[in-house]
Amino acid sequence: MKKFLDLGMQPLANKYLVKKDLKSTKREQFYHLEVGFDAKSKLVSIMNTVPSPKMFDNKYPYRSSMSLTMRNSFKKLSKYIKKKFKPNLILEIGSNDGSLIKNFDKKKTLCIEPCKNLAIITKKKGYRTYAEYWNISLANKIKSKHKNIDLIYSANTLSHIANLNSVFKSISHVLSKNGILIIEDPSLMECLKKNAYDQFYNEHIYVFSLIAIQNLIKKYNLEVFNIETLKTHGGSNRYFIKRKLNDKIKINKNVKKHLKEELKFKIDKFETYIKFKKKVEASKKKLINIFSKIKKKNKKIIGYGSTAKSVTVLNYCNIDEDTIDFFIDTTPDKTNKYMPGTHIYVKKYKKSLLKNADYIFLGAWNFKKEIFKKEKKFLQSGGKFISHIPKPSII
Ligand code: JHZ
Repeated sequence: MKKFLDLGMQPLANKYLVKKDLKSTKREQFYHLEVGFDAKSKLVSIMNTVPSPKMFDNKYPYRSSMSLTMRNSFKKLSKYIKKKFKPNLILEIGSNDGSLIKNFDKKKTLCIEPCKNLAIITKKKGYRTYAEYWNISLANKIKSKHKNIDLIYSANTLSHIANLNSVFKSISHVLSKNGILIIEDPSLMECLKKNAYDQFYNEHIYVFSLIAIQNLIKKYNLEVFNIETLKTHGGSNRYFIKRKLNDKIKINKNVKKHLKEELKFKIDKFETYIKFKKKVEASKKKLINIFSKIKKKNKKIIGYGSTAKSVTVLNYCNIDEDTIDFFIDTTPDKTNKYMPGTHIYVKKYKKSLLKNADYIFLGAWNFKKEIFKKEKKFLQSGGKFISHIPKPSII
C-alpha cells in the first residue's frame, strides 16, 4: 500500500457528542487519515483502520431511510430483483434500518446488522435479523439453519469491512450454487472525477473500482457478470456477481466497457492518485478562502446534512463552529448533538431554520437534487449554497 493522500487527524465520523462530552477530560478518539494505493490488487484504501466495534456499536446514528433518493433507489432495485431473479431467500449484509428489505416478504429474507440499535428496528418489524458482524463464524451459523440462499445483497457495507477475504469467503460459503451476489458502493472513478476526497474516512476503508473487485473475487471463483452505474452517494457502482461455474448467465458487455473506461482513466496507475492529491490540496485552499471571504462580510452560514463526509471535509479544512453556526439534519440520533471534531451543533431539521441563513454549506452534496427541490424557496429568495464538489463554489 503506497500512500498518496494525507487528510490529517480525524475524529470517528459518526461519533456525535452530547454537551457533557465537550467538557469531559476524556478526549475524543482521533486517527490519522491517510489513503493509499496497492499496485498489485489495485485496491484504494485508508491506511489506519479503526476496529469495527468502535464504529458499529449500539448507538450508530446513520439511517439509510432518511433520504427519499435512497428509498426510491431501493424500491426500484427490489422490483428488478423480484422480476429478474425471483429469489427464494435473500440475505442482506448491512440491512441498516430496513430501507431495502422492507420491500420484500418477511419469510424470504434474512438481515445482518451488527449495530444493535438498527437491528432492533427490522426485528420489531418481523424481519429475521442477526445483530452480528459478517464473518465466517456467522456464515457457518447461517448455513446450518438456512438452505438455498440464492440472493445476497449488500449496499454501502462491504467497503466498511477491513478483512475482505473473510467477507467473500463467507459469502461464497452460504450462497447457493446458482445464487447471485449484488454489491453496491461508491465508485472510485466518480470519487476521483468529482474530487470527492470526503469519501475517505474511518468507515470507508475502501473505495472500490471494478478492476479491484474483479481481483478480489476471483480467488473465490466468483465473477462480475454485469455492472450498473448509479447516481446515488455521489456516483456508485452496482456489481452483479455469480459463480464462475454458473454458465446459465452470460457476461454482459457492460463489464468490458466499464473496465476499458477505468483503464483509460488510469485507475490502475499511481500517477492518477498523485494528481488527485494535488487537486484535493487545491480544493482545501479554495474552500477555506470562500468561507473566510463570507465571514469577513459578517454573513451567517449554516450546514445542511451532517454527513460523515462533511466531518472529513470540515476537519481537514479546520472549519468549525466559529464559521458554521449550526447544521440541520433529519436523523434523530444526530440532532441536539455536536459534530465529531469540529463540535458544530446539529439541530433537528425545520424549514424555518433556513430563514436567517445567508449561505448553506451543503454537507449532503450527494443529495443536491433532492435538497434543492425541497429548499426552492430559500434559493428563490436569494439564499446561496456552498459546495466543495466538484470544485469549491457558491451556487
Ligand atoms: P449521507 C453514511 O455516510 C455513512 P454519510 C456510511 N458510512 C455510508 O457509507 C453512507 O452513509 C452510505 C441528512 N439529510 O447519506 C441525513 C437531511 O437532513 O450522505 C443524513 O444525516 N435532509 C454508512 O453520512 C445526511 O443528510 C435531507 O433532505 O456521508 C446524508 O448522509 C437529506 C436528503 C439528507 O451519508
